[in-house]
Amino acid sequence: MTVRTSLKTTWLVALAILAVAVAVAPASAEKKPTQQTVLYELTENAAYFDMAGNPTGDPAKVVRRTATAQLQGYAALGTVLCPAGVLITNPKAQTCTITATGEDDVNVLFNDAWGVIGFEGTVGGTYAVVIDGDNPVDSPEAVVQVGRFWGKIDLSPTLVGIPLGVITGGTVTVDYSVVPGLAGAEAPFTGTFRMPFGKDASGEKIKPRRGKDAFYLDDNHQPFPVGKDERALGYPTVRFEVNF
Ligand SMILES: [Ca+2]
Repeated sequence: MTVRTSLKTTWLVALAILAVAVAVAPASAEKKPTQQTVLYELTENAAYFDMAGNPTGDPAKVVRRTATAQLQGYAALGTVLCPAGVLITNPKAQTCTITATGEDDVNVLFNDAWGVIGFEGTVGGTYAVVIDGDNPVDSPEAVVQVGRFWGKIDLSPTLVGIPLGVITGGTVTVDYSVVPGLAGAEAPFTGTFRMPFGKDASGEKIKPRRGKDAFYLDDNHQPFPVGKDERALGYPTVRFEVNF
């Protein structure tokens, strides 16, 4: 795989992401997949670069996308992100609240025979496990564990209008925990990104809008609704499922 100097302008990367009109199969049962560890992208700052490495606002020239995101979600009890001992204030809870800052660096991959062959890169960041500290009304804030994560990210499906991506070869580590002996622990993980999208009256996929109905695709490419608790300030969020 090499990055070629001439770019097929029809491939507009992330840009095409949700704009491509791909018919979404009607949902027979729009049911949320059961998933125990999920993070949601609350904010994202992205930058786009051309072949020469310069920032560009021209979607036709983008070959690289970097971004920093703030995430929050929950982890299943018993995983490395939620050892029982961290649930100090609520020992009966079945999940831990997780906050994270993630960075990714994703590049369009080319080869001479086929042109664009993928949209892949790296992802990494830091996380904290938080519990209620001073205000039980807003979200949990008292840090009881911190660590790092990294892996490989593949957003190639978005190039053809499928709003899914994966993380493979992931590792999460514990740098500090209130649980004695846990610092230094690490665990492998994989992940799935589900980008929210809208649907028009005929079921065609359209760009999601704030406050409007939005959907995710499940692993069988069936849509299921973005829940009220899967939005940030009214915006449907990217849903990131973590599998240990
Ligand atoms: Ca709070």
